[in-house]
Amino acid sequence: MKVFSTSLCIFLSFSLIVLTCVPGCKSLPKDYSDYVLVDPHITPEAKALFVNLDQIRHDHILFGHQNTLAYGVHWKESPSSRSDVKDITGSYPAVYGWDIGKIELGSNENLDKLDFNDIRKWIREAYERGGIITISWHMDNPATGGNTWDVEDNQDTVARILPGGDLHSQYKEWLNRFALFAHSLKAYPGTDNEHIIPIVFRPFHEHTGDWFWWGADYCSPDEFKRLWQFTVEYLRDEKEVHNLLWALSPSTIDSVEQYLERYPGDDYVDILGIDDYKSYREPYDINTAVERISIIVKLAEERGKIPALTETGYEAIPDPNWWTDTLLAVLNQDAVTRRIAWLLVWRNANEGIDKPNHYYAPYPGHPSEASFLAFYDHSLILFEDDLPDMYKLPRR
Ligand code: BMA
Repeated sequence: MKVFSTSLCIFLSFSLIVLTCVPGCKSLPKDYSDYVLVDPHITPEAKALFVNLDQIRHDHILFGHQNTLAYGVHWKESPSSRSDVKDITGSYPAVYGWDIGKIELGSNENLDKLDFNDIRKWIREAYERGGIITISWHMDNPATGGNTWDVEDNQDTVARILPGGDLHSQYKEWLNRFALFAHSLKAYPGTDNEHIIPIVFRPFHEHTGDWFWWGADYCSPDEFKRLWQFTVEYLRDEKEVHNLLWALSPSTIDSVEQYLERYPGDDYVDILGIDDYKSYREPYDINTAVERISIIVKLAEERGKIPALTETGYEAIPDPNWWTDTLLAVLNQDAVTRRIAWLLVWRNANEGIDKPNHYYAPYPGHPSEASFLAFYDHSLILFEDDLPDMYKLPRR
């Protein structure tokens, strides 16, 4: 009986390997050398993450949530492993977003008062469970000393931090602090398997808007591109940060030309994202949402990059059917929209000590709970509990 079970197991495992590998692996060289990333010295785990995201996006879209482990609308325990998403579905999200605004100042807490040691711990625990980590950076304004939204009377911060500018060495100091943080993100510390956790890094997000100091009103396309390129080269080549996939995420672009106007170049971007909230809230503009996703899918696939809806959501989700009738309706629109790798909704601010009604995922008892569960159950959508190993190159 035991012998029979063992052979059956071997047979089933073998069949599973064959079944799961054939469709995605046929056209790929064994070493995946056709995947060219921004960093030629990328860590093996980060490269595997890129390859797996590129494979999985043909069948699934991953669900992500900002700050999911830090707090929920009705709870705050520090640090905790709870999540409003898990309270409803039983699973954590597949993608975890964090923000490191204020790390540039050497602060112990980020701009939302999360302790950086807690953020490190949450990043590690999610990664060791198989989740994917993405980091944005609401960086303070180095010219004014104000915060990331300080754009008044300030047209030239980007020019001043570029090489040759009077604030360039200060900017490098800020990047040095980021490099220390990136190097400190260790998985399985103290074991043979210790390594640095891969990060989808999303600096200078929404650069086509006018609300951050790096926005389109405050620098020329050329200055923005040079800022991005300098940042990549400095972190990669000088500071030897090799665990980053570089994600660009403009907001509200409506054409290929607009996307490319401030695009830093294929050598500097791994992930072509977009942040789009407006078309997903009432009055809905499903056509625009679909069109924007189609633009990034087209641009990414022409370049061997990965498309993603790097931020979206409907604040407080006032529509009980939003997850299925709006979000899923867009994502599942056609064969093109289905090919983005993930979407991420923004944070669930705690209603007692943070901004009330500033949340983007439901909590138990929220009117959109049933729609969220249907979204979770849909075969297109993956949460963490359905993820394959994203950090090993797929077998052939
Ligand atoms: C914004 C809001 C802010 C927050 C910032 C960074 O969109 O949620 O309250 O400080 O993101 O998380």
